[in-house]
Amino acid sequence: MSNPSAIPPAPRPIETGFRSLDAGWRQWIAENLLRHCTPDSMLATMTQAGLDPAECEPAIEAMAHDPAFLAARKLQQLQSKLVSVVANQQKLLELDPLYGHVEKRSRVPLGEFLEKYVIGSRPVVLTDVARDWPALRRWSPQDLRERFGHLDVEIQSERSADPNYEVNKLDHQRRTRLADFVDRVLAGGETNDYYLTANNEMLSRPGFAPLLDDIGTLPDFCDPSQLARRASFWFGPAGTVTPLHHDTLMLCHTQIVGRKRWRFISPLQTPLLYNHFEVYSPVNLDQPDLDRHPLFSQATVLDVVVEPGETVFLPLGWWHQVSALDVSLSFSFSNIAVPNHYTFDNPRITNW
Ligand SMILES: O=C(O)CCC(=O)C(=O)O
Repeated sequence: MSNPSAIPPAPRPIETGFRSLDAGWRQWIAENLLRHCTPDSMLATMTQAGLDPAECEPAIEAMAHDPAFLAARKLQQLQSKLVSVVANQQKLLELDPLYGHVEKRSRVPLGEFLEKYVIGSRPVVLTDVARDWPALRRWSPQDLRERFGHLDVEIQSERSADPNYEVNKLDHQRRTRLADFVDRVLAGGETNDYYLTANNEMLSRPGFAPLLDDIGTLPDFCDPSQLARRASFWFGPAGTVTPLHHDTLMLCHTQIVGRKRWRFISPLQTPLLYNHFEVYSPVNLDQPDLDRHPLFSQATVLDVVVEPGETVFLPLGWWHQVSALDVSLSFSFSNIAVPNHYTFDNPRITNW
């Protein structure tokens, strides 16, 4: 028996110099066809990215008949029905000449609060929630330094060099002694570079428990037994900007020191906000880029400056961008005793 002949080495693929049209690009074609991009504009982008036009053109053509793509198209058509109903609902709400105005209210009876702001889903500033809170008289950067300066905290830092600092927040976490951070805030002037945000879980640490003792009576729509689990603390310089996002809970956010500017957009306008990643919108309300995000021009932004002692009530799903106008200390709590959950499943959509 003769030995099997040696298997010749497999021929190497011919080097074309083009990037390969891989699964990622095929998904890109599907997503952009769903966005109603023209085959010509897609071909131009792909060619510019180094793909072979002779391979891309038939791939774009084939995608339009692919059964998986046709299934996605059907779901998109169902979704667009819902989008049109929601857009009409928003138009009806905006018939109210006061739609764009954020009210400042005190002594709102519980029934009215639930009906008008929770069930009616309207942001409001409550001016009297914190009136008896020791925090209002006691908290200041100096007080933080004296009572808690020896403790470590987790802050967000080096944000200015990263346009996506909020999405990439895990990369910006740094530990520092609170005393050092207070000094940095007081000496550093206006900046968005560093901020002690709610993600620090400070209030669940025993060393910071005295801060919760400085919170007095809560509004009667809150469950006080849940406060420690559902409270957050914010401290930073003038100039911090929390970019446009929505939370997955309703909450109250009380300004203790300094002012913050809050801008809100209704959850009914989510389809205008390019929400292709988790809870974030790429639209910057300070500099909207209407070439990239033309639908945003149809959104209505509510705008209010919140003063020390005032509390924002943020209804479920409302988009907000928040800028500190002064050195700022705030306290937020989401122990609101009504159904308070937002479930989402929002995979990242790339290349938009
Ligand atoms: O105060 C801020 O910078 C952001 C507040 C915020 O987004 C929130 O409480 O959900």
